[in-house]
Amino acid sequence: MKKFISLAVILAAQFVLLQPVLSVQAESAHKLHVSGAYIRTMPPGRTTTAGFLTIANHGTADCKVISASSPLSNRIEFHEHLHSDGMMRMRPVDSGIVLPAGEAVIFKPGGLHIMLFNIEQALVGGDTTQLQFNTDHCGSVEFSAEVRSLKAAPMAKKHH
Ligand SMILES: [Cu+2]
Repeated sequence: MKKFISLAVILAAQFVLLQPVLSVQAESAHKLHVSGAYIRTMPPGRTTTAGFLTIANHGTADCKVISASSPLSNRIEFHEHLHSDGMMRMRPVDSGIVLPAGEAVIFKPGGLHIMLFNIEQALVGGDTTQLQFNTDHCGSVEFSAEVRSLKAAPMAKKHH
């Protein structure tokens, strides 16, 4: 009788093991990769700052960043700089930021950048903060951004 039960258990175990494994490979949520993200410290009395980063779309479809969120700010916009009449102007990009498949988009000083408004706390150089980009159909990507001092880095000591 004991033997019979053991055999039954083994058969049952085999049955379970032989069940075809459903390989439901969830579509990768890591199509978007952010690197080099930082925001600037603010001069005293200011509540607005800018952020910069590189975002690569490793997916096979274009997508569009439609919004950004941060614990520091309740209002984040995407801006670009335009030269017009010899003046540098910032213009909000309301249509979202297109991320072409297989390409990287760079947010950099003097070009495309993130603007964070209504910041109520001091930003300290060397700290990090979380940011999130939300896209139309590539999901969301969360990343950390370094807080970088507005002041230029001290000159490296010259070697003679
Ligand atoms: Cu701006």
